[in-house]
Amino acid sequence: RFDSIPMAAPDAILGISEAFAADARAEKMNLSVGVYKDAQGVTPVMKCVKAAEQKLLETEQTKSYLPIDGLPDYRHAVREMLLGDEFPADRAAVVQTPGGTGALRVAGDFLATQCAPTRVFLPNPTWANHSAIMRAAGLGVETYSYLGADRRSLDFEAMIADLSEKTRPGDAVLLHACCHNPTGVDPTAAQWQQIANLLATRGLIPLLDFAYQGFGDGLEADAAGLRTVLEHCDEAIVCSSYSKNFGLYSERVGAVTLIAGSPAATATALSQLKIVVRANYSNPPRHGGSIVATVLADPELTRMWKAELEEYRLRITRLRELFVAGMKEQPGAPDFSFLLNQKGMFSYSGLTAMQADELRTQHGVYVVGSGRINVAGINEQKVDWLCRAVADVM
Ligand code: PLP
Ligand code: TYF
Repeated sequence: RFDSIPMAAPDAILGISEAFAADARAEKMNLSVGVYKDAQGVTPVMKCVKAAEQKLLETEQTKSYLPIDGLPDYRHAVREMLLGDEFPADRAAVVQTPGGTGALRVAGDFLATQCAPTRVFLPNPTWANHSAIMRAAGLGVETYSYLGADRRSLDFEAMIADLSEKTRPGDAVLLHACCHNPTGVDPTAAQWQQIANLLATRGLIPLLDFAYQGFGDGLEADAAGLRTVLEHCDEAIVCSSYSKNFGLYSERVGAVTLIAGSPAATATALSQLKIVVRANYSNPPRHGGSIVATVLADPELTRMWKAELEEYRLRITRLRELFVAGMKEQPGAPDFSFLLNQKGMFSYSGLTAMQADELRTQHGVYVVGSGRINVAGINEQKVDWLCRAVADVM
């Protein structure tokens, strides 16, 4: 009976935005969900996206189904963004998916059906949806150490120890390619070399989640870790999202890219990825992929996109600096300089769940219970106000 079904818990992150919207206070700030906001506090449609949509409005001929693996021009553009133009194209199968979440689910189903008995190792902590998606795909989920006890730096020794000792050959290891969510803590270039070497020598499958390309050190620089992995490992799976770097959140645009050791193995794996897609959603939505393909096929729109994305990235860097400087002004407040070393939208602030609660109830500042803050949500005009609130609860 449906009436015997228990109520499910709300999404830990998306639920906070619902509460924020219902908060009637004039002075409030939402630092929870990971969406970019501009100085006016809105999540804008990129100008390059509007221009591409204008073009599509005039030129699009059909809304008929896309191929199971998506738009060819989109797939080609994704391959270049991820792998550069020198990687052998016949060793990388790109499948357009509904967002990065869709990519993770397709990858999970593929691993569960084609690579059993693989388990997937997730960093501790990670994006909360990772374990839900992988479990739903039927995979065993394990964790490896990532964040140090200081909650602001990588415990690399513990990470390497876990990946060496807990894994079996054939297990998959999920790595955030850049801008680790929720901590902002990424491995250095030298650490990526060691991770890649370990994955290769232990026969582990690299599963790279790449949702923030362009938000760390820049579009090309952010792909360096992934490319290091591919120098050591001849097989890998990349789950990429264009929700953030094209601002296309609700259009659901992502990709799973499978790299195999030979063109024949790549083609075979692609055939199985298509089986997974057909059983999930048949074929991907057109609009978001068309936008990305249109932008990246046009040099002027590509230039616009890169400039807009760079503006986003630099704004987040500036907000980190403003917040750190603002906290220095607060008598007795802890030092937040560690935020300057972290990458992307997120950082762990060090706020406890109780302090996060107090911040919300007393001051109208909404952060995730783990203390994660979305730096991109900070309103520049209200940095002082925010710092006073944070100092008050800490
Ligand atoms: N992976 C990480 C680390 C994320 O933060 C997100 C954010 O939403 C996703 C995957 C999913 O991306 P999408 O919103 O495109 O499904
Ligand atoms: O971590 C975040 O805030 C983003 C957005 O179930 C998000 O990745 C959060 C929760 C969720 C889906 C997306």
